[in-house]
This record gives sequence, C-alpha cells and structure tokens, in this order.
Amino acid sequence: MAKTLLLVLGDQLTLDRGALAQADRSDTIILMAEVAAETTYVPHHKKKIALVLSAMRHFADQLQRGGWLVDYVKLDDPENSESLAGELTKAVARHAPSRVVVTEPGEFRVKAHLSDWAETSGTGMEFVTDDRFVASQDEFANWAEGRKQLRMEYFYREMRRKTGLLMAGDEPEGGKWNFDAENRKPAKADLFMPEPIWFEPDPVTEQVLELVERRFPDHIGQLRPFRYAVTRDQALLALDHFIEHGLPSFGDYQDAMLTGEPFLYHSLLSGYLNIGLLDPIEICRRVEDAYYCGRAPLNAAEGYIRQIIGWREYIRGIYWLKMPEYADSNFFNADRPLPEFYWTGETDMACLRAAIGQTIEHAYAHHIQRLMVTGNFAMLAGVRPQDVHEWYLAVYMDAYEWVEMPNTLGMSQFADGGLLGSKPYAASGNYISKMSDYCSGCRYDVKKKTGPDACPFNPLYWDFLVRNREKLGSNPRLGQVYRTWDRMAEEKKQDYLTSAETILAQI
Ligand code: FAD
Ligand code: DLZ
Ligand code: SF4
Repeated sequence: MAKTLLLVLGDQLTLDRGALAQADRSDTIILMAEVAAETTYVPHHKKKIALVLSAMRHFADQLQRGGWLVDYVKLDDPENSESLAGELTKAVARHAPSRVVVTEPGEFRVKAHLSDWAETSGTGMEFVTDDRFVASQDEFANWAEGRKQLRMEYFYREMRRKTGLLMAGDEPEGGKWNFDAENRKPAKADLFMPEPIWFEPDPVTEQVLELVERRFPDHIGQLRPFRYAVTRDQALLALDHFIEHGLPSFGDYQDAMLTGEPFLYHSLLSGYLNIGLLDPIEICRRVEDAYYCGRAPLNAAEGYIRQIIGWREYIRGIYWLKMPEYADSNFFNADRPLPEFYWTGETDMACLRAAIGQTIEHAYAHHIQRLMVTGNFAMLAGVRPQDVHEWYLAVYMDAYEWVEMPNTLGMSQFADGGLLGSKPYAASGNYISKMSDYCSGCRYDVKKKTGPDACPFNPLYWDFLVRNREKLGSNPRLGQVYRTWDRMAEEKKQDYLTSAETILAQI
C-alpha cells in the first residue's frame, strides 16, 4: 500500500522539481483536484481556467504514462467537495497515507488553506521547497536585509552572477548590465510581424472547453478559439517559435503598442512558465544561445533575460517578504470602485478599449499595456488598489498572486508607497501617443489638455499629482513636475481640475 499522498496543484506541472523530484513512484499516490474554490476565488477569465484545467489533465496523463499512480478529481465529479481541503480529506480517507506532501504553493492564500487543513485534520503536511526559481525565498530575504531600497537592478546583477547568464568572466557581456536605453522604440505596422504559434484543441482540451462553457458562462472572456499550449511539448514549440521569430526584435519594440497587434514581438510564455510547463533557466539559456549564435542582438537577449531572472524573481521575492500585510497596501487611500468598462471594454478611450478588448479576447496584454494603459488609468482615477489587483488576477492567463500582486499594487498602483519603484508610473496621454498608434483612432484628442474632447489622461494626470501632493511632493523625482504645476496660471490649473472632476463623475 502506498505511504505518501502527494498533492500537485494546478500551477505545479513540472516533473522533475519540488516534491515530485523527491518522490518514490512505488510508494506515492499523486492527488490532483479541479476545485471550484480555485476556479472562482476571483472570477477567472474563461481561457485561463481552460488553460489550467487542460494542462492539469494532460500532465496527469503524462504522469500515468510514466508509471505514477494518479488520483485525479474532475470539476464535474458529482462528489467534488469544491475545495482543496475537502479533496485532501477525501483522499486521505481513500488511501490512508502515512504522510501528505506538497510543493510549497505559490500563493500565500493557498499555503494558509493547506496549513489550516493539516492542523485541523491532524494529518500534518510536509511542504517541499519550490525549486523552480533562481533565488530561494531565504536568498531574497538575505539580499533585502538591511537595504533601504530594494531596487530590482541590483538584485538582477546578483542573479546574472549566480547563473552566469550573459557574463564574460566577472563582467557583463557587452560591458553593460542593462541595455534598456535601446529598447524604447515605437513600432510600425509591419507585414512581417510574427503571429504566435497556435495549437488546435485535442479531445482532452475540447472536453475542458465544454466544461468551462457550461460551468462559467458569466465569467469574463472569449473562450473560443482556444489555441494555447497545454503540454510541455507544445510549450517548448512556443519557446522555439519565439526565439526564432520574436526575440530578434523583442528589445527594440518591448514598450511599443499597436492597434490590431495584441502580441507584437512578445513571447507569450508567462502563462506556460507560471504553471511549470517551462523552466526559467531553460528559457534564458535558449535566449543566451541565440545571442551567441548571432541570431538575436544583445539588447534583445539581455532585455529578455532581465525580465525573467530580474523582474520575475524580484517580484516573487517581494511577495514572500511582505505578505500578508502587502495585500492591504493603499498608500494613496484610493477608494473609487473599478470602472465597469474594465469588464466590458466599452469605452471611448481607444487605448483602454484596445488593451481591455484583447484581454477579453486572449486573456493577454503585454507589459506596457498593463502598466501604462489599464494600470496608469486606474491609478490616476484613484481606483481602490485591491479592486485593480482582483481584476488583474482574474483576467490574465498568467496571473497568480505571487507575481500579479506586487506588479499591480507595487509597480503599477504605487500602493506600497515606493517599495518597488522610486516614483509612480503616472503618465499623461503624451506617453501613450508616443509609444502607440491608439490616439489616431480615438474620439479624444491627445493634444487637448482640458475640456470635453481632451484626452482624459491629461487632466487626470494633474489631478492625481495635486490630489496626492502631500504624499508625493517631497519625492525628488517629481520636483520638476510639481514646479511646472506651480508655474501654471491659476485659470489653467482650475481648468485641469474641473475637467478631471467631470471625467471622474462620469466613470
Ligand atoms: P514578455 O514580454 O515576452 O516577457 C518575458 C517574460 O518575462 C514573461 O513571460 C514573464 O515571465 C517575465 N516578466 C516580464 N516582466 C515581468 C514582471 N514585471 N514581473 C514578472 N515577470 C515578468 N506577469 C505574470 O507572469 N503574471 C501576472 O499576473 C502579471 N501581472 C502583471 C500586472 C501588472 C499590473 C503589470 C504591470 C505586469 C504584470 N505582469 C505579470 C508582468 C508582465 O506584464 C507579464 O509577465 C508579461 O506581459 C507576460 O507576457 P509575455 O510572456 O509575452 O512577456
Ligand atoms: C488557477 C487554478 C485554477 C483555475 N484551478 C485550479 C484547480 O482546479 N486546482 C488546482 O489545484 N489549482 C488550480 N489553479 C491553480 C491554483 O489556484 C494554484 O495552485 C494557486 O494559485 C497557488 O499558486
Ligand atoms: Fe488613450 Fe488619450 Fe490617446 Fe485616446 S487620446 S487613445 S484616451 S491616450
């Protein structure tokens, strides 16, 4: 009789890591459970639910083919208890294991839920370190200790040294750690823009799609066509595809936005990476190879590797360092509810319509859309950061709290008061106009500063700064901006504030 019950969560689909790497096939029953609590703790996008459940089912098949005993509970099992704790209790009754093991969950919420179960059930549970990251939680905490400011750039250099990625001995390849200055080009419509690689649903995915249609008709998002990778083999093809077609221009156009081009030169790998179908270091080695073989320039390779071993690792470090208090951060005491159009895309603002529209269609928007369009607008409008957080967690196929929350509350909303960034990513319409072609198709005029036709970002930008002057006025990086405001004629200032008031009243 098997002695170990090993719970594999929906974002732990990696064969040779964590608890699975340590398990003995002859002594282990693997429990995988589709449960309503995980599909609805926020109203996840239909495509995100389909991705996770289909990938879970394919992974269970792969385990079984590899000789593992898998106890798989489907969402439409009539006996489904709807929670991970409920399924653990039932599985313990079925198998009478001598120990229960899990790889540490990525989310604080899930870890607390499982710990509670372990205690109240009296069964206990062993948590195995999740070694799918470059830096462990302890390593990050040690790095952070005693530092006044936790800047990603310095942490990133440590990760470069640790992994040896793009290092020439002790020095960074090309003599610089960061080539971002070359990465801010606006994009032009290009006939040769790469299409992502798509995968048609197999019968397993088709069953999941029917289930999602039936169970979650009111959730946000267009379910079909569903063409994302749901197995490691497919995710590896997506990686190959990106290295060949996207990476060479990734750096140059990383911050660009174009109407009708939801993906540009981005990799679309985060959804696969975050559920364990790909490994961060394997991705970075492929990117590094492309550079050394002359198939990608250094600004692209360095820029991409920085996103993975820099930003992604740093964000996870912050999450575990600061939770659970971090979840309540609200530096500006913002209290406006999220505008309804975030769920429908129905707005006259072309930039928001595009970013939200493609989110509804694909459960995807790239970083600058998330940061400078939807995030920027919410912060300028004074939306409650926890509402913004729940929206991001629900709508993106790659969203798990450990990565989504610090990006939203910290980077995008400045709700942590500047732990992640030295100033808020607040911008008027001019930034969006520079980095995209959205404004030419907008009912508002980006050049108009106030009045009914003015781009709403313009008055909202000043209103945000004035409203929060007490909190931001002493920020050295905003000194120039506040001096500009102070020099403005009183009448102009009043126009800005009145226009902002009208816009805010309308949303
Ligand atoms: P690419 O542009 O191809 O980037 C390469 C990879 O780098 C990504 O796949 C991702 O793994 C990593 N990466 C890049 N930036 C970040 C970052 N800031 N934090 C962590 N990893 C990063 N990313 C998520 O994976 N899940 C989220 O829930 C998430 N929520 C976000 C919320 C907000 C408000 C913002 C501003 C950013 C968020 N990001 C999140 C980061 C980033 O937007 C996505 O990782 C990226 O858009 C995913 O698309 P891609 O795979 O095409 O990325
Ligand atoms: C995101 C998600 C969804 C939609 N469904 C499940 C599920 O049914 N069963 C499961 O084990 N995991 C699911 N997940 C992923 C979990 O929410 C994930 O384990 C947590 O986000 C912890 O990181
Ligand atoms: Fe967005 Fe303003 Fe440009 Fe319209 S004019 S697309 S609202 S930035």
